[in-house]
Amino acid sequence: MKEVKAALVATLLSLSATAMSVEEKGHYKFRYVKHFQSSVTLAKATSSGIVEGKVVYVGKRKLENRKKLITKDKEVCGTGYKIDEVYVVSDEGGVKNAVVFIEGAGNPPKETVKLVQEKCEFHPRVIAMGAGSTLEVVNNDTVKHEANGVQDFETIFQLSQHKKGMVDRVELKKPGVVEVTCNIHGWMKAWAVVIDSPYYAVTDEKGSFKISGLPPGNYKLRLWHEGFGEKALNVKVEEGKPTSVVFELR
Ligand SMILES: [Cu+2]
Repeated sequence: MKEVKAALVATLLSLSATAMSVEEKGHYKFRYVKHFQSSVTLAKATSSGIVEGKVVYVGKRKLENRKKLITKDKEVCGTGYKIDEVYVVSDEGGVKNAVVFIEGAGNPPKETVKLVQEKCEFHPRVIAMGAGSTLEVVNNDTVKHEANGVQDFETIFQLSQHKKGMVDRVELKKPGVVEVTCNIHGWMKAWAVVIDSPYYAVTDEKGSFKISGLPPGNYKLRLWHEGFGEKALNVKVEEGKPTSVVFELR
């Protein structure tokens, strides 16, 4: 009995010793991986550079949006006309829906961004997304929509969605501007700007934007707006001190 016990203890000991050495090996490995990961995280975490600012209209001409007649599916789309909201400018001149971005500075995140068709309008009108991200097109209406995406004069998607709740996903790989219209309702319009970096923003109602997490350095800050076109500014990004920028459009 004693012998059996001793043998059992010995086996248990050796088992636990084996377990320990595996664990130790594993631990070592884990530590290595952890160390590697934390150094990567650290590098990211130290990239605290911020570019923020405003996009303002300083021009003299009166900006006018066209009215587009609602010609069909009035029970869902409404009656009268829709305003083609190219220019959405606040009383202080802040320009909404301008895309501000830094090109070619790191890999963009692959995310899924929603584009909803509701009351025969696209929401949001302007989207900024990283290259390789997915545009999720949703029909929230009881009428048929056919979203049509064009990039560089080429149709890159055409989604026939004949009933409410239909969802289609399209991966947008190529950086650039994708114009989205609906083949059925001529007034519907949206834009997806595909960007080859993780650093982009769309201006809000006040024309404000903020891009954070940038490593310090010198960059070209680009702007795209469906009505005003393109602009660029050189910016210097420093650690812990936001760079303030004003884009003046006219
Ligand atoms: Cu439509």
